Amino acid sequence: MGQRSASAPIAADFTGAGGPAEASGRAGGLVQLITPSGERVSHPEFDPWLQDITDDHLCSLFEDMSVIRRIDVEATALQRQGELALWPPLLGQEAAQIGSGRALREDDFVFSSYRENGVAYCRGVDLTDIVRVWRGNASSGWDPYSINMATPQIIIGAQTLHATGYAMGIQNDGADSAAVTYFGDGATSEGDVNEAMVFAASFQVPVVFFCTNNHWAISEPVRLQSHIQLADRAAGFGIPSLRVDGNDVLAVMAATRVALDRARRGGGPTFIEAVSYRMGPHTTADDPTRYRDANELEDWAAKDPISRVAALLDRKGLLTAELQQQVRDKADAVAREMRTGCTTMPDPQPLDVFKHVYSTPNSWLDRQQDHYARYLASFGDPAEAVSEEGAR
Ligand SMILES: Cc1ncc(C[n+]2csc(CCOP(=O)(O)OP(=O)(O)O)c2C)c(N)n1
Ligand SMILES: [Mg+2]
Repeated sequence: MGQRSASAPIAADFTGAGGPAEASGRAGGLVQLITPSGERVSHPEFDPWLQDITDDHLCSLFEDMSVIRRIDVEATALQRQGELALWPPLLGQEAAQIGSGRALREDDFVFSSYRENGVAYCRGVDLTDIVRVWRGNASSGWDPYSINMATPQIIIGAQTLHATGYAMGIQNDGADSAAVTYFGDGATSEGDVNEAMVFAASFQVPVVFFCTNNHWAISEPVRLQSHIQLADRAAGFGIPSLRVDGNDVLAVMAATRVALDRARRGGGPTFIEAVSYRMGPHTTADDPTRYRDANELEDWAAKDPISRVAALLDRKGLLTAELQQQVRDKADAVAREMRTGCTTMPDPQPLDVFKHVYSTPNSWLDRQQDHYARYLASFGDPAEAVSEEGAR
């Protein structure tokens, strides 16, 4: 956390408002710096943004991606064991989340959807807080100002409005931080996202629209949502865009740095389309075998973002048994901490539901609370009720 963008000129190959972008070095219209087989491809416009990425740095990106996959597997297991009500897996989206999350500065502010638990990890979230809401234990996971990240948004696309409003505040304050909002391919069809882009473009505010195109909006394929590339939608708002290989952690990091730098310098919003794939179900309540072809999953498994970095490290002679063990140990420790935090979390009390509704006293809510307290009391002592039941 807190890395500063490498100092480099703004990339000239934005699509959309910046003009057509048939720039050299793009694989199928995507910015790609690591091929699926782990080859580092040079790119004259994006390489300057990664000059500070050392071998150690690459190893730590590999570790981060492995850790968030482990968090995801552990949370999925917790849900299957009845410890969580629901979990939205991020499997397959590790490069998009770590590449962008590690490009942010501490004073930037994130507005995400429910799926960016890997970004929350980059922001330094308390591991128990990641699962608090999914356990049904609280109506919100953490204090947004403690990690400069709002709690996950379930209303599809609403967070883009919050980010744009926050960015207008940054602009009014004359600060050089940025707001970054994460949303999915399906969200780009929502009014909220379109309204946010109108405001962001009108006022040229420092916001980055980070769209993870994971190809599915529950059971709705992206090909039905849009007949053009999602990145090209931004042009209609006068917002420049970048379309990157979302399973390539370096391409994502470079693109995010470009967009952040632009925002910091008063250049306004940027739309990033990170092309990735949701390898798991939409949530643990979903069964994707009912609506998608197994071959599609197989094709994307061959482009797995973690295997790709591992292959790059291997080519560089860095994927030692020691590194792999160290990464496994770290992932296990993080998963253990999250599991313990989850299963030992104190249960909320019934009247807690009235907390944090208003920041100031509210007589209407107080009346409801009194009413509910009397209703609960009408059952007598719940502990006694249970023992009487047992005696019968
Ligand atoms: C305004 C609104 N409409 C519908 C839903 C139900 N819903 C939950 S997730 C989802 C799909 C979102 O797809 P996408 O934006 O691609 O994000 P992903 O889940 O793939 O990360 C929908 C329609 C919702 N939460 N909010
Ligand atoms: Mg999606």
